[in-house]
Amino acid sequence: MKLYSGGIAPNPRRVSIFLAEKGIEIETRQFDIAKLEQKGEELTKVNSRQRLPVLELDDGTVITETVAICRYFEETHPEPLLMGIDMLDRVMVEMWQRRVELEFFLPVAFAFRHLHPVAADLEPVQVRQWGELNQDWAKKAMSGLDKELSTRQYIAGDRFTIVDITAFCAYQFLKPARIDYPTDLPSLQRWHGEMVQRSSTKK
Ligand SMILES: N[C@@H](CCC(=O)N[C@@H](CS)C(=O)NCC(=O)O)C(=O)O
Repeated sequence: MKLYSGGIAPNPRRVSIFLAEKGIEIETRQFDIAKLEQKGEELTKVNSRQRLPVLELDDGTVITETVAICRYFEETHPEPLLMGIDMLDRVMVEMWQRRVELEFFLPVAFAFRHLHPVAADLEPVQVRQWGELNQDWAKKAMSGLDKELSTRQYIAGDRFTIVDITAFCAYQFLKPARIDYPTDLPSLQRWHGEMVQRSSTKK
């Protein structure tokens, strides 16, 4: 089994943190996205989409979506469960996971891809207005998360889950996306302070 990863880029990082939380170590090949290494022959052979992360199983199966890769490890290494502990909890984790991805993680990614000079080669054209619109959506999402986090410790409930990993990786990418760290969202800031204390996020 081999993981093709991309260092601190948000999607590869989600998988790295997920694996660290479960205490799983596997062979990993790192690619430097800033140097466009993901577009080279080595990764293209495994994933013609040229995106990271990718998990290649020993039987040759290739899994290319971050959440699908996490699902694979949730099923093969259930302890600790990070995608819900029972039916209703799994439903809530999926609901929050989708919301956080669509309303926070993707806007941060699009803001970076359309506003940061380093990302110029990742898009056919950088559209400044689209980047700025996404910055606004990310800020709105953070306000919403702040309200939610004033009622409970973690985003999807009282337990740490994959949703916290997704939101953390977006939050950590605010600077490249040219979005100021919030100073007026105490519950979100409290949550982020707790996330950086986890050993899985220090890697
Ligand atoms: N939907 C994919 C997206 C993967 C993705 O876009 N990864 C980024 C890094 S965060 C990437 O590989 N970018 C390289 C590029 O755009 O060329 C997933 O969830 O895994």
